[in-house]
Amino acid sequence: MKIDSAEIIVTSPDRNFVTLRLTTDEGLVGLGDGTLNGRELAVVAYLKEHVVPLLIGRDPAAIEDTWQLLYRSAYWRRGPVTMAAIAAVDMALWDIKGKAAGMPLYQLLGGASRKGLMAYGHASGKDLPELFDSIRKYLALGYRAIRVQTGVPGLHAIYGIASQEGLPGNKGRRYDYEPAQRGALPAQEDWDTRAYLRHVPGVFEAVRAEFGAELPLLHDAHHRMTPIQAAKLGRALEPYDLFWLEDCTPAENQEALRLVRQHTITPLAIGEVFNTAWDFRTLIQEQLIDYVRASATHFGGISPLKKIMDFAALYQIKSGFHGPTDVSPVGFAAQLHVGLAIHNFGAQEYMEHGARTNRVFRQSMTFKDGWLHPGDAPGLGVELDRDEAGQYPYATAYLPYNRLADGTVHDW
Ligand code: EZ4
Ligand code: CO
Repeated sequence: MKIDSAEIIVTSPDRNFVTLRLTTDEGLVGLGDGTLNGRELAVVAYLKEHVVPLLIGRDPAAIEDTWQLLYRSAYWRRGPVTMAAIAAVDMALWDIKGKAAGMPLYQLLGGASRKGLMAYGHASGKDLPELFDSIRKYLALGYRAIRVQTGVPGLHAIYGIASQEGLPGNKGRRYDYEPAQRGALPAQEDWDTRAYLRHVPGVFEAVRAEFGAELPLLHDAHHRMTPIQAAKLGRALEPYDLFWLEDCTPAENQEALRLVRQHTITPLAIGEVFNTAWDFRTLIQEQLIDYVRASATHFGGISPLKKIMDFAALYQIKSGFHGPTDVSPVGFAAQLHVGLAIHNFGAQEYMEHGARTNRVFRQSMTFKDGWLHPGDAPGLGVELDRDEAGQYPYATAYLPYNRLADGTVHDW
């Protein structure tokens, strides 16, 4: 079999998605997700100008060889644009292999290790009543674990709060579908770490008092604290028994986690912005984290995701793959297959895609009683409707950024 043609499909049903569609001379189609939120067209150019010419005529069965070729022959290794492009190819080739075998991908990765994947949903509120309503909504939908994000008194717009569309400058904004706001320039938000640190422990105290001890609760700090601030928050949250505290410090500085770890037993998750195994090496070997937050899309695909989880398994570290709406249904399916197959699955983040997205990408994935399952269709189990996709042209979108009260740019 040979790769016959490659098409890069950019569509923006509820947000922008970049999809690689490979076709073989035997008529098999493979899909791969290369969506990089806010920098989508860089991946399109990387694929179109530098990757597709290498693929035509290659054997689609040679997944590892193709991955190594794309990684090593570039010479300039790693980085989110390169690794999202390689991810798209890797996923499309696994999709083709599954279809050629007539098996869902998880069977090729070793078969199912469980019946379904525990999903966590994104509850949020600008205040406690709104947050409690949101948690109840997710519980009613069947979720068995909840991420809790909350407004902070004095701050106007903050990461992870769904209801901010009513705020000035956020008109029409739905956090759950549109964290990368469509617009010519990025939106500015405000931040104050001390105000946040004062507020968050009381929120978790209230949530535990209302919803009991059993419910797994998670929280995303989105890279905003210094190591000692993160240590302080982790310790302050210990009475509320978090499932994990995510991205407590900026991801580049792995040594920061040593300091955090010395001071708190709150479990730590990190890595949604990591793009190779090297970014996790110290964190896993020194057992500085508890959950791997990589996504198939930003980590070079299914092949490296499976490898890093096998490495993490040596240290009892589990998966917590990144599942925001900016991972397309194709990328999401890829990590559901990996999550079902590996022994060291932890939890799967799940932000439901919008209705238009679900019409463009027809999925065999299911979500029932809080459990996700990738389905049993051959390959990844996702079909792309190109006519539907064509109705939603690319729209410039940026992630927001933060400024402190004195005007300093801060991590978002
Ligand atoms: O901000 O995917 O845990 N989830 C997250 C996400 C990220 C977006 C960035 O594109 O932190 O919501
Ligand atoms: Co996150």
